[in-house]
Amino acid sequence: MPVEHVPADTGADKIHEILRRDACIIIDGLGSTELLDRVEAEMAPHEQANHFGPEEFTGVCTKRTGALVARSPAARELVMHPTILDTTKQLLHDAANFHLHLTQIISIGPGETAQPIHRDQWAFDFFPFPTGYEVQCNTLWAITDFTDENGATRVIPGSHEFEDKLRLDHDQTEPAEMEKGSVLLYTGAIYHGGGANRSDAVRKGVNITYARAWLTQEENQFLAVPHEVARELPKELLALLGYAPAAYALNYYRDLEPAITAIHPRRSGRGF
Ligand SMILES: O=C(O)CCC(=O)C(=O)O
Ligand SMILES: [Fe+2]
Repeated sequence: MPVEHVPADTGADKIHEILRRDACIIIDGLGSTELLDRVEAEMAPHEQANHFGPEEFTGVCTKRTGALVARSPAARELVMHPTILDTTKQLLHDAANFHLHLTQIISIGPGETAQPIHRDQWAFDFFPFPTGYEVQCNTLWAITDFTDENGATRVIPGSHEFEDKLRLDHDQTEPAEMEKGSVLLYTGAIYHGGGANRSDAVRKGVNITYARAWLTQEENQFLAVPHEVARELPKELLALLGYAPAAYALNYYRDLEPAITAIHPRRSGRGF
């Protein structure tokens, strides 16, 4: 079953319904090509200075370049895209809060082999979350077109209902083909992996993921975004970085001080 595509003006309710059913969906043209060009340009020096991965999973012809909130003002617009946040809110509706889990440009170079098929939620120390209990909402925005040939993400729609810890083969997967500016949404439970790049150009996407706020972030946002940068960010983005309470008792420091007061000392109270 191929990945379902919907147009950019589709409401979060409909997107959420399909995401619940298939664990993946593509929203065509949700991002402007101009915005994705800006993200690419702002991240270019960091990518150039970066290295290929050390092993098969991260990809030996693949670069993963992070800290997008600190390094790319344009990426902040993707992080806070209302359609994505509304959909994530619905997917993780029973969590007190959700936060940014990671931000990463994934550039799969020519010659890269297919990434092993996995569930992203295995990152949480392989805890066997119950089927239907989604812990994260992932986005992969296309900076280049994603094609079967250049390494479009391989997904198995509906595989959130499979047993956990399966070793699956690529012949069961579908390529999440999409045009530049489109975004693939997928849950932490879907079996998927980066595709092999058999073309002669780089396949590039912006991976921004959100998770229940009581889980540890994959990319430590407090270290990735220096305080002097954080201080200038809007409060909705600070909340996503982790400066809001993760749940009633989680995320204070010292004498029950809200984390936000570390960068805005006058701000107090639990409300955000
Ligand atoms: O780059 C992609 O297409 C997906 C990568 C991925 O699934 C991962 O790194 O966890
Ligand atoms: Fe993944």
